[in-house]
Amino acid sequence: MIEQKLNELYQKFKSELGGVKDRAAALNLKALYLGKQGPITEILANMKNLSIEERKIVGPIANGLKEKIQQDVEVSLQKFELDEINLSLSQSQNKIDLSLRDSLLAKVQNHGGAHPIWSIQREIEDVFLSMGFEIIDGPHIEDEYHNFEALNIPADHPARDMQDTFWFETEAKPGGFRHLLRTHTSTIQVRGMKQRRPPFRFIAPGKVFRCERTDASHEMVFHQLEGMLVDKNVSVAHLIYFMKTLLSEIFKRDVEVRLRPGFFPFVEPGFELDIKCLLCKGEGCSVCKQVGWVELLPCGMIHPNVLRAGDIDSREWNGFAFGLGLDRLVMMKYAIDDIRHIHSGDLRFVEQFKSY
Ligand code: FA5
Repeated sequence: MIEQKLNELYQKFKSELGGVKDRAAALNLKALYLGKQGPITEILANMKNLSIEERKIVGPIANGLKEKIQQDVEVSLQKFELDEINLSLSQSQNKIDLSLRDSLLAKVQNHGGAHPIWSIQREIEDVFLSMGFEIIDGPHIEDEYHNFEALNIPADHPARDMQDTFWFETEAKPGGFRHLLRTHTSTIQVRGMKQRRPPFRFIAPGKVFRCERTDASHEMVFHQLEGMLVDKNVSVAHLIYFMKTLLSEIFKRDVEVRLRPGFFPFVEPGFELDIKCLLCKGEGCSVCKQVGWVELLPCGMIHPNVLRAGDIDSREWNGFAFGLGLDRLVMMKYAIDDIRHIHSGDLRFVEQFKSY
């Protein structure tokens, strides 16, 4: 009996829903049937007057009916929503032209990516940050004092000729120093030391400039990353440990290196850390100038005169410094056979390093 009554109620609801014209009317109908005063609520409320057997039959049917009404209203609401969207699109001035889809997609895909010098710099910064180093910066336009004098390279020192310098034409003030484009990141050594007290450790990446003839491994504008650690009882063993950690993190595999004496007036002893040329595997090519090794990482123990220029007592403190050539590191890491590709601005080159 009650089953039949519920069935009739559902049929009535369906026919009324069929006549509904918009979302508001559909929501009203739902409220009429399922609201507090509605027939379903009433039936469920009256369940307490039924016997247990009757309740077992009526309960599931009434709840099922409630669910069916909710679902039917939902379907109807979605249909009205779609109709509204279609209507507003058909009336809109801003129609979507699907023929543009491919060219829009092409634009989205052609996004930029990090330049390999920048990526490798970030990688190295992470390695040194994890070893407690700070990252500092210095000016590209420098004075003779920070580029040479303070680094134990006085005016008449032959080492000045090792780095062909771009000088500014403006005269130095009497007793002052001439200006130049820094030839190496070592200019940051004395600036960095004067700004902090030992113990400390920092790196300083950046562009450097040399008035040089370019070839497969030489550019006029290239990148170095200076590093400096000052503490007590620092030894060559510490220096080698840090350099090896750096190279294994960058290359993620064993690379063959050799350490040979190197002359830089600001370190004593000084070393040249070379890497076996990964392009020719040591056989000889234009990048390694047929010697099988590439000069990558000059380094050494900081000269006491340089510590003094940084106001540090060299009897109490010592340390090491290094100047990594980033462009050559990128060449070794990605097997690039000519340094001039790196800054050629040729998109075919840089696009190879895009990460998606
Ligand atoms: C220096 O510039 C020293 N300031 C490095 C240093 C720092 C030594 C601290 C000791 C202590 P050098 O002139 O060798 O050194 O250059 C360092 C690195 O820069 C080289 O090993 C090489 O990788 C890179 N480099 C030098 N000249 C060029 C160039 N023209 N083009 C590209 N990379 C270069």
